[in-house]
Amino acid sequence: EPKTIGQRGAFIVIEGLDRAGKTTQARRLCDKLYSEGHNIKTLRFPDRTSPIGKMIDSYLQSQTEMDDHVIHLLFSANRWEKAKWIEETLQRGYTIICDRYYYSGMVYSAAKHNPSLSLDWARAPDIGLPRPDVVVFLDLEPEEAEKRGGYGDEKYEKKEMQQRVRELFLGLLKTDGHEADMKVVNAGESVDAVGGRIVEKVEETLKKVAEGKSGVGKV
Ligand code: Z5A
Repeated sequence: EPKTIGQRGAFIVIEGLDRAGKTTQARRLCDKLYSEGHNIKTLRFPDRTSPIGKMIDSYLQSQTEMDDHVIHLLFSANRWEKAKWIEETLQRGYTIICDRYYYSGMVYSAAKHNPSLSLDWARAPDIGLPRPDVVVFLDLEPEEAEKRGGYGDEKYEKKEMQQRVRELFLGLLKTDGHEADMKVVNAGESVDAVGGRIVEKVEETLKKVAEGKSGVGKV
């Protein structure tokens, strides 16, 4: 059980493009905060372990075909499966570091050029989910992404799709929603440099949470 009885943990989300280093940085941040005495739990979406997650995995590997709306709702359902756990875990004093969240949900679906799948439509099923205290967006120029190795075999790992996704992510910063509060970090620098920037952004938030100035909100 956590040492910090009575104080809730912070909900930290790392978002970003393919190859941006989300997994690398989420792990680093986890180690750093843990070494500073925080109680940490990690999470990633899609969570491919649940029955819904297995359907998503099969879709991403092009083993199953699905209507764009159906796969979108499954990604959202995959987050709802964890919603109660997230709230309870934060209340128990654990800080959660989450690799991708509904921001990815919105932009990857909206990037598909499906006229009946707008960004607003894509956001709707996630309304009511626990709201992060901070979202760090790891931004990477397409040229840099390519230097990190060719695109893989999964469904969305195509250059045109990745460019649309990037535009949509950056577009969120100009919307009225609280997605506009995302903190952008240039992921094109070294692992250490990127890690340092993330820590700067996260420390401000941890301070606010500790002072009770950041409430557990809903999307
Ligand atoms: N998706 C969706 O459509 N809707 C949703 O609601 C959600 C997701 C949640 C699978 O996601 C797909 O699901 C994804 C979005 C969609 N589609 N795409 N594309 P995923 O998270 O399971 O898979 P991923 O995005 O491909 O994650 P990843 O492979 O784990 O990438 P990453 O975490 O950003 O990067 P990494 O593994 O930390 O690093 C990649 C490589 O770069 C690796 O070799 C590192 O050593 C290297 N690296 C990392 N940092 C650096 C720096 N700073 N310099 C140089 N090299 C670096």
